Formats: sequence, structure tokens, C-alpha cells
Amino acid sequence: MDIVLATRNKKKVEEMSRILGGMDINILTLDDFPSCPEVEEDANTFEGNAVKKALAITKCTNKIAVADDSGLEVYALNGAPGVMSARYAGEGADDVANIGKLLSEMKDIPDEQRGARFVCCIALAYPNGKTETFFGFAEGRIGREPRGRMGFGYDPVFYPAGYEVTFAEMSPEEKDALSHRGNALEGFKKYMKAHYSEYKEI
Ligand code: ITT
Repeated sequence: MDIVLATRNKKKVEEMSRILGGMDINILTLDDFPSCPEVEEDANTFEGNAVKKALAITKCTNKIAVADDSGLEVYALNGAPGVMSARYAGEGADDVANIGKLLSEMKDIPDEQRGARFVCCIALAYPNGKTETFFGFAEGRIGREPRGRMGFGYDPVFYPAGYEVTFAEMSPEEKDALSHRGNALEGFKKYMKAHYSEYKEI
């Protein structure tokens, strides 16, 4: 079975391909479909944006599409950056700029109030318009300076609950075992097992 990953974020493609690696599916990416349109992420929920991306890509490719919409919610900032995570420091902002803005917004927040979570919504869309969604969460806290070089996005400032190292200091496999994306994709895998007799985990 072919599945297209409906994301333009290369780091997400790496993580999703790795986590789904044991499944008997053929993973395609948007590089295989260069004419697919950019999808404007104008919904105000992770689910709304994930479903929108997956539907746009299944329509354009006529194949099952899997999209990820994700972000960081900081409790002391009332859930910001949330759905704005990718462009927190402005349209086209890079990870360094987004982390810089986050640390500056949080400079007066004491250690015991720096709780946050990553959220991931995975949306599966079929060419007939049917959709399914799967959520995953990772609880943790925000540090005071970036640490580590692995991962992407806010990983260098995110300490998962119970750990003294950031996601960016963990191996890919350690992050996958704890992450919001790993968690949401476990739900997706269970769905595939339940719905496809031809699906096998290798
Ligand atoms: P696509 O929409 O093409 O999938 P994107 O990067 O624009 O790519 P989102 O709109 O879902 O994706 O934004 C997600 C942002 O949230 C991402 O750019 C990071 O800043 C942050 N984020 C999500 N998952 C993360 C993770 O595992 N580690 C660190 N930061 C993450």
C-alpha cells in the first residue's frame, strides 16, 4: 500500500519514516509529487490544519495521505506558541529565531512555572474524502538556554518530564519513544492493524 507523507518539513519526514519503518507500507513524500500545492494552515486547531493538509494531498495524488500538524504549548503563555509554533517569530522564521522569541517571552517565568507540552495530530485522508485523526502528547518543561544538536524546532529547549536532558540531546530512538509524534503514530499503527488484513508489522 502506498502512503504519501503530506509534509514539507524534512525533519518530520525523517521522524515519520523512521517510526513507520517497520510497517509493510510504501512511504512516498511530496518530493514524489512536485506539482502538489502549498496548503495554507489557517485553521485554529492542530486537528483542523492536519485534516486540511491530508485532504489537499490525497486530492492531488489520489493516494492515501498522512499529515502531521504539531506544536508546543507553554502553560504560562496560555498555550502559545500552539498552532503558530512554526512561525512564532514571524512568517519564514527559522528554529533559532523561534527559540529566541520563546526564551525572551519566558525570561521572567520562574523554573517551577515553565511547564509545557508538545502536541501532535496525525490525520489520515483517503481519496474518497474520509478522514481519521490520532493525537499524541509529550509533557515537559522549557529550559533557559538551548542544549543539544539533534532533532529540530524547539527540541533544544524542551526537557521531557522525568529527564534532565533535552529532546535535542537524545538519540532519535529515545526521542521517538517519548515524543508526541511517536505517540500519535502508535495510534495510527494500531488503526492500520485493525483495518487492513494485508497490513503486517515486520
Ligand atoms: P508541514 O506543515 O509542512 O508539515 P511545518 O514545519 O510547517 O511543516 P507545523 O505547521 O505542524 O509544520 O509546525 C510545527 C512546528 O512545531 C515545527 O516547525 C516546530 O517548530 C514545532 N514542533 C513540532 N514538532 C516538534 C518536535 O518534535 N520537536 C521540536 N519542535 C517541534
